[in-house]
Amino acid sequence: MIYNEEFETLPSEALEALQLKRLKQVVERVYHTVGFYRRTYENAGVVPEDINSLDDLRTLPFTTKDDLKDNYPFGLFAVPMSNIVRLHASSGTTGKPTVVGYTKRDIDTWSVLMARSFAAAGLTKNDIVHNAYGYGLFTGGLGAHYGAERLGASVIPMSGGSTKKQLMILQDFGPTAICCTPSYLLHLAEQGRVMGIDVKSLNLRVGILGAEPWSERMRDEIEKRWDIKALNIYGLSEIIGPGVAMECLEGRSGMHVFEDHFIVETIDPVTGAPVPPGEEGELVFTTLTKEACPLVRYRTRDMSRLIKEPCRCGRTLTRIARLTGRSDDMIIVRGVNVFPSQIESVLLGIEGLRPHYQLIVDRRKELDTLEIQVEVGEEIFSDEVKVLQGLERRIARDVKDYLGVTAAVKLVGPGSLERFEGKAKRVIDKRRI
Ligand code: DLL
Repeated sequence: MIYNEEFETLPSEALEALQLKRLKQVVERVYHTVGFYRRTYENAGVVPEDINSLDDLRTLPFTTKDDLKDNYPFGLFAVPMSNIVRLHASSGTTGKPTVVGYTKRDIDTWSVLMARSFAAAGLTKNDIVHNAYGYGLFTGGLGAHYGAERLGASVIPMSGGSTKKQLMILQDFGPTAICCTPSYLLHLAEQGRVMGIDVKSLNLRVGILGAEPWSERMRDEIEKRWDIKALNIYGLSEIIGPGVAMECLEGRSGMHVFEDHFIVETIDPVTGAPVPPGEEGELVFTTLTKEACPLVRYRTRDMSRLIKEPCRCGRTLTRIARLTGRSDDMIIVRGVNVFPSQIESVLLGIEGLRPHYQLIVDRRKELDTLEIQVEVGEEIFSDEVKVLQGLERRIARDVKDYLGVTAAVKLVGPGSLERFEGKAKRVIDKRRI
């Protein structure tokens, strides 16, 4: 089913005309309301009047996560705080998160985009949606919640965690759709097996899964274990949250980008040069309708390719292929985005630790695990076991407090971790996704 038939099936000329009209408006607005854009455009020698075609977008500078960090927390907002009705945040590259704001109309736009996403998964107002994305600063929970309500479906605001309770609700309330990360859905199946629950016999029909990388292999596994259709949903807080792109039930290959609200480009992550459709590059998005935090040419660091071929579902929207990785070192552990630099700043705030560390990510019983190995000086390493254990606990607590992720910490003696001549390899990712 197509939620906004008119906008999701526009012929390309009409879509491009709409995009150009909206692009001109957004560039004009950020230039006049956000100091950051005014400065970067002046430095680049461009003015809003230079935008006369969609191709002219390429003359504008990129926006990066560092720009958001430099303007922390509200420096990129294009409206006064009195017009902001909601704030969300995701991990930044340092201890500080990336903050985004929404006006009333932004929340409305986002709800519609999520309603479109659910409709693409075949949902209607007759469905019951079990929403196990985390509620809070993370955009997954509330994003999916408002979208399901907008569609008129019945939403169960489960949030994350409490796996046994989730299984009880799945059995008792009989939801027809589930929203969560793909790894969590596998974990739920695993826990169900332990509890003797036949998850295949539940009422579930479809999973709307995203927020972390996953593979076709994982899709097969999920579909087999649950006897449901598993669909991919993509988004990021900076652009709006989930609902930037969504797979449809009919195509199930690549996610339709809601191009009446976003322009998507792919670029070479090293040179910034455009990459043609069909070839892999870094995804870059421009928001066309967002009021509170419009972003022009935002570099996502997510790697994918554009699919321009028509889709069986009838939507004319460009698709993005399943993401293949990132062009930076961000990892996603149990749905939480983590940059090694964030862990580093926690470690360096603790006395006695040396600046040599390694992060080992693995997946056990379908759950991500993170181990932090960090070197300590000789004077500490030769101390009593009790002292070492106390320090490990303190590090784990600080990491949990600052980053919201659970880690096992292992202190190692001076010189025991590998040294690197060039770029240090901080992350060993053993997950077979
Ligand atoms: O993860 C928004 C979201 C919530 C998407 C629920 C889908 C479902 P952030 O916390 O800002 O927002 O993290 C965004 O997560 O840049 C990708 O690297 C990764 N990501 C999101 N969806 C997918 C996906 C939400 N389907 C970052 N496949 C993005 C692979 C994904 N990676």
